[in-house]
Amino acid sequence: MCNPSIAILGAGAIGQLIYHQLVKAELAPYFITRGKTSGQEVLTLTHLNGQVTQSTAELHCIASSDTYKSECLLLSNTRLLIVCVKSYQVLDAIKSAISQLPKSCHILLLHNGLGPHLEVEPLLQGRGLSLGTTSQGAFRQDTWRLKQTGTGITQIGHLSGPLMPSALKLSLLRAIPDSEWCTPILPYLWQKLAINAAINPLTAIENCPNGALAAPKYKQEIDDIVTELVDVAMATGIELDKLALTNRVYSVIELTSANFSSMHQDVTNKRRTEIDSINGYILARAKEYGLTTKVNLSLVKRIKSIEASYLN
Ligand code: KPL
Repeated sequence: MCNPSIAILGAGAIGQLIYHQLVKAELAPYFITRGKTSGQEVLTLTHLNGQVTQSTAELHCIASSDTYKSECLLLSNTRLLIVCVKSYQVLDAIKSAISQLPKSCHILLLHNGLGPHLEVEPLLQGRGLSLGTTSQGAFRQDTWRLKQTGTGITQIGHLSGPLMPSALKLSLLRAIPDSEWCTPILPYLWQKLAINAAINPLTAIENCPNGALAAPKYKQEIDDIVTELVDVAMATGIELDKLALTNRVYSVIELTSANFSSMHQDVTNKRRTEIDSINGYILARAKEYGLTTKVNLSLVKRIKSIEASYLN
């Protein structure tokens, strides 16, 4: 059995990409799955330069009665749990795994948007919580076949409870390319939220790649999305520079111009989107402070009505 210390919950594109990066750094991670069986899978990654690497992954299911003893032993040695599921799956994922993780296990949430940490924090019973965001791009060609589509920065930082042990933190930063420790983390996550709030719903509604949003006809809407977000962030105590943030949104539009946003992909594949933790999070926080966010509200409504046309 591999060194049972870093577990990844969520084997989507980002979960698998991080898995490959941890394997390369010899950190011997493993996946925790919510399926019924544990086992091994061969994971293939096609890097940006076309090079292909394969890693054998250990999959360990969250203990059920028949697997209980061996899986419990393994999970009870986990020192870091990296949660890479979709934002709307985070709460359930944590609920199903937490009782089997040791009190010393640190939790890192790495998903699009913001919000799940508010519900997760009270369930951690004193465990440390860090949050992160990544702009690395990867696309799942098949269940275990991944294609890297872009490099990007990964920002991680402490949120609450005990700090991530420094040896783990250093290993993680060494393993994930272009990663940095950010203190405090929330302003960085609000900045990433602005990028997602502007690009994701508009590309999904307009059915276009990110680059199309550089057209002048979207300028006012993008400006309003960012303005509303900056006002809400300010109400929560986080000061953001509106001009710098708008410029950052446009630089991501340019850098990822040929890409389709994750929300565009969700809508195209008739999947639930992460709108609740992106523009929906802006609305939720605005409500707390009695602010109105008309443009973000309209985007949430439009995405919800698209979702309603294919989700039952
Ligand atoms: O993170 C993204 C997403 O698609 O969710 C962006 C930065 C918008 C890149 O497509």
